[in-house]
Amino acid sequence: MAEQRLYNVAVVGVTGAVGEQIIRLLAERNFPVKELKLLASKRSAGKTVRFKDRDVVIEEATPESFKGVEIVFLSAGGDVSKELIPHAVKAGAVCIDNTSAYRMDPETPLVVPEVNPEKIFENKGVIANPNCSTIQMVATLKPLYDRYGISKVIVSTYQAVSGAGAKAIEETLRQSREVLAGNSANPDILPVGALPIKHQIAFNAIPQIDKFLDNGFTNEEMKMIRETKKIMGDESIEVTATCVRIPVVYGHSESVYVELKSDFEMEEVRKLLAEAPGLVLEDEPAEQKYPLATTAAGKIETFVGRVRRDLNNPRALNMWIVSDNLLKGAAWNAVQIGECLVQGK
Ligand code: NAP
Ligand code: 3JN
Repeated sequence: MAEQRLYNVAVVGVTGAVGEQIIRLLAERNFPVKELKLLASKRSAGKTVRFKDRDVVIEEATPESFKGVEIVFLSAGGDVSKELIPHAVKAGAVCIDNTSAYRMDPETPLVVPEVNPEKIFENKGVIANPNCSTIQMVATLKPLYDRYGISKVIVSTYQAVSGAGAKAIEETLRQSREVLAGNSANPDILPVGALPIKHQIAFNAIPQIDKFLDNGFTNEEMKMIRETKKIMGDESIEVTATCVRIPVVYGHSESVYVELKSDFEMEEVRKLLAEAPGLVLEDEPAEQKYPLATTAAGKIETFVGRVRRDLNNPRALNMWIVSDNLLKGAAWNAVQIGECLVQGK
């Protein structure tokens, strides 16, 4: 058997909520790593991270970090990606970027391997990983789109605090303890947005993720709308979104209404969802079986349930879609793209 080619890999943002999961997946899935470079800010330089049976020292990410590197995974925010990616590409690397920096760039493929894997091979040095809320939705829409066509999607999200980073997780746990002890929550982190105004997340639901735009939608909502059209390769799909932060630590949930372009049988819809790659159909109302954030957390699949025909529109469906936002929503989708890249398929 031919020996497997190994790659020089770098991970930028390795100390973060997403970066930590990327490292874990590269090790667990035995990604063909020759040399591994772990990068973060100056603050983390010199600390170590365990990779398989060794400790790897974190270095400060700089434009010079990419000499000899072939594949780079980035999750250190859009500004860091915008600054470092041109240098990494110039050094010959392919960058798999978890941020929004390049997602809507017409030259950059925006990829969910279950939906548009062929786009990976059209890259010009950068492959963008979509927003977490978009990924789990399009992975579920894909088999329905291929069979019936889709005209409209209305989604409301219930997003976990880990989507806003390690500090938001700490904040939620701290506030929960404070409120249970009868103290004030003292909000400090959420919502992340343009204004310095913060709201309590413990025992609450905040209908704002990211800053507001002039059209009244938030940036997160506009990401879902624009990215869905780009990934599905169909600008005619009407998409509207309301994104809400809830005090769950891992796992984004979504209530999705979808209008199909042709008639359907519920049995066939269930079969399509059950057989689609990366999806698990969990839908037995009689047994109260449906996707939950607590059971999706830690898993790489997307879970779909509560699938039912709409009462007003016989060509429409309602569904409940749940996935681990740090895994399929970020780290796993990125590593999966990396696997497709090295396997050439
Ligand atoms: P996080 O927990 O706050 O971690 C941020 C990471 O970025 C840390 O490793 C941090 O290193 C590093 N970093 C910060 N400034 C840096 C700099 N100047 N140079 C190099 N590294 C720097 O955040 P996270 O939740 O992991 O998310 C990170 C980014 O991933 C987000 O900003 C977003 O763009 C993307 N993301 C994408 C999705 C998605 O939907 N696909 C979901 C979540 C996040 P230090 O520890 O040294 O500060
Ligand atoms: O809040 C969430 O649940 C997902 C957050 C994603 C996120 C957070 C900060 C910056 C992103 C993203 O991936 O869209 C970004 C960004 O890169 O714009």
